[in-house]
Amino acid sequence: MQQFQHTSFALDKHITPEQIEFFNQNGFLHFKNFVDKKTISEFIHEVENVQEHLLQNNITKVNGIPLKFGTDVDGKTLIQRLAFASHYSKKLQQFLKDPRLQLLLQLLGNYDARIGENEKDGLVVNHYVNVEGSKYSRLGWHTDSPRDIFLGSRILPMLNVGLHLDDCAFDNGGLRLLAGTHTQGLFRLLFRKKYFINHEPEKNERGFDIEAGDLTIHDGRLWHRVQQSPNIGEKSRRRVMYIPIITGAYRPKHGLSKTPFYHKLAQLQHLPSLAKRLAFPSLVKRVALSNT
Ligand SMILES: O=C(O)CCC(=O)C(=O)O
Ligand SMILES: [Fe+2]
Repeated sequence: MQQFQHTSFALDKHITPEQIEFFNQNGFLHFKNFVDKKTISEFIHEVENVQEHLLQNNITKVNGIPLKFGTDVDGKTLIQRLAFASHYSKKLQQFLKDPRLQLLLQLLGNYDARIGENEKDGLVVNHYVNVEGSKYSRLGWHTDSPRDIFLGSRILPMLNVGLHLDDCAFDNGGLRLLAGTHTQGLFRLLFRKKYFINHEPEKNERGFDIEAGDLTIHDGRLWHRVQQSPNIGEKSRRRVMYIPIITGAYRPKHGLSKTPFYHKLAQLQHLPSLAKRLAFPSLVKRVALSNT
């Protein structure tokens, strides 16, 4: 396991040629202190309010995307994956209009890119905590791109932009990725590893020393996972808001949108291993067929 040294950047008024080159080569970027600590506490507060609203109103899906529930350190119900968060918060909606986020569209080159506030899963808040009852303390290897196939399209260029709400040093787990895998062909994108089931660290995987307020960006085709924290309870808490930057036809979601099949695939990680072995090949075949 290796940590990247000297490869974080600052994002100001422009993306620099060096940053673009780094991204093209590696498939990811890390910007330090994208927002300050005060803003981060406001965002955390905002996410807590959204969670409270959803729980109070017994909302279990937003625009067809299931919320993932677990248990927090104090035994209370926690939403561990919350979709379309900005639909419930003016402050988060405003954040998506930050002109510096618009700069990131350039990373997709000539494509007509946009912030997918109303598309895919919208602004997603992932909340990991390592306690009994938590359903979300890690995430197996995957790329984000095959979700396009389940939404009935070819794989289109996209970025996932993560605003980190908690400090998370490399040793406390967090995002791990395989630099450069965004340029692999379709076969490697689909078959390099077993989606979501495989949690094995790789010797050349990369991780980060994250401080709350940092931004990470990864290409949708890049292989990545989330390493579980070695800590239990409060010290293991990790919250990240993911902003999709997408291309292709505008496909907004709404209250009657269907649940995409990939949410069922992600749930495979909870199946016993025999069931996984039976289910996985047929799912992968389905992915492969729908992309031809
Ligand atoms: O939590 C993270 O940093 C990554 C989450 C992720 O890869 C995903 O939700 O697809
Ligand atoms: Fe992902």
